[in-house]
Amino acid sequence: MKRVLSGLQPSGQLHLGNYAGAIKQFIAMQDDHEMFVFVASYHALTSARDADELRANIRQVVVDYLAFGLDPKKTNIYLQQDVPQVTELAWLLSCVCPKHMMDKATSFKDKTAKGLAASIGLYTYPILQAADILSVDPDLVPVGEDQRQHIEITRDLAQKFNHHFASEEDPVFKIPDAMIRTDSGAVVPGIDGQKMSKSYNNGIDPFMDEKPLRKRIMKIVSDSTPVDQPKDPDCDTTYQIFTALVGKDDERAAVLRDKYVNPPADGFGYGHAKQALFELILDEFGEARKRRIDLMNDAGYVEEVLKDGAAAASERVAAVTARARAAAGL
Ligand code: AQP
Repeated sequence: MKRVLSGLQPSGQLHLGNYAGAIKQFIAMQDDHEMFVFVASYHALTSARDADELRANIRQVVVDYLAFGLDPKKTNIYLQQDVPQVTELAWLLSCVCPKHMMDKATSFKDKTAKGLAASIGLYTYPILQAADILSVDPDLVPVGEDQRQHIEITRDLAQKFNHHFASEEDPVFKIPDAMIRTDSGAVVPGIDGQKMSKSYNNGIDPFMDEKPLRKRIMKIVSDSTPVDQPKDPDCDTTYQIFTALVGKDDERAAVLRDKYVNPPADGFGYGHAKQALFELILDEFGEARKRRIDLMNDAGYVEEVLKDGAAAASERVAAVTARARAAAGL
């Protein structure tokens, strides 16, 4: 059975981009893969400055993982700070990481351009991410398109460490493969048409109450083509979000697409498309929304899940760390 690792930062409320780009894949894989899904709490410190808010966000990500449908009987769910050896692995990897590799990482440039402080943590965060990944010897890493470069960095660092401290026949780190969805737009746009991000205030949270959720969806950017004119769905943000949820080949996407291209006699405007997206979200996440309310009132259960997840992850991470230390001469 192939082993899988992935995680999300508790840097704010999860949104449809996180779901379509990452969580949806975790859920689809958990029946026939050995799963490790964590909350990247150390990573969130590259932006978080309010401890109470971070603590709350960490718990919220776990609740949301469970509400979306991650099953702790099939998926080990844990917090990054419960396996602190990953920071030691990050140090070992940083010692074989050429500086230019970090200079080329686009996420640092993107995030500082958006106003995030240019800390050393933010600059070297792909190395910590590589340590998270390599720490459990996974075969596959399901992520959104925006993370493709980081998985390449992970593979490069693993190869460099193996080259210096091990042999091809007996490597320290297994080289994992990225798994990126290709059946819909790879990067889900936010309500402003840019990449949907927790920290850009352009996300759609599928757990919002109905009224504010509808209001939020109605704010998605659109052009001014009149209702009786054909429209290009591929240039429209609402359609891109819709297909990110259901997949481009889904019947519901085909029906919506047809209305853009061939508007009915009484017209089809962007407001109609947004209403269709609103209804889709209520439909797709109906069960998850109910489950989340129960989970919010069951902190004991959430702690149990995290304890079991941390135990399973710690066992793996300890073995990998011991291997890396010994190979490096420590
Ligand atoms: N817009 C997106 N489209 C597709 N996939 C996305 N992901 C995030 N945004 C989109 C995927 O979700 C996972 C979460 O990664 P993360 O939480 O570690 O950080 P991120 O990619 O930086 O996510 P955000 O929401 O944009 O957070 P902030 O604002 O804190 O930086 C990854 O698999 C990512 O590909």
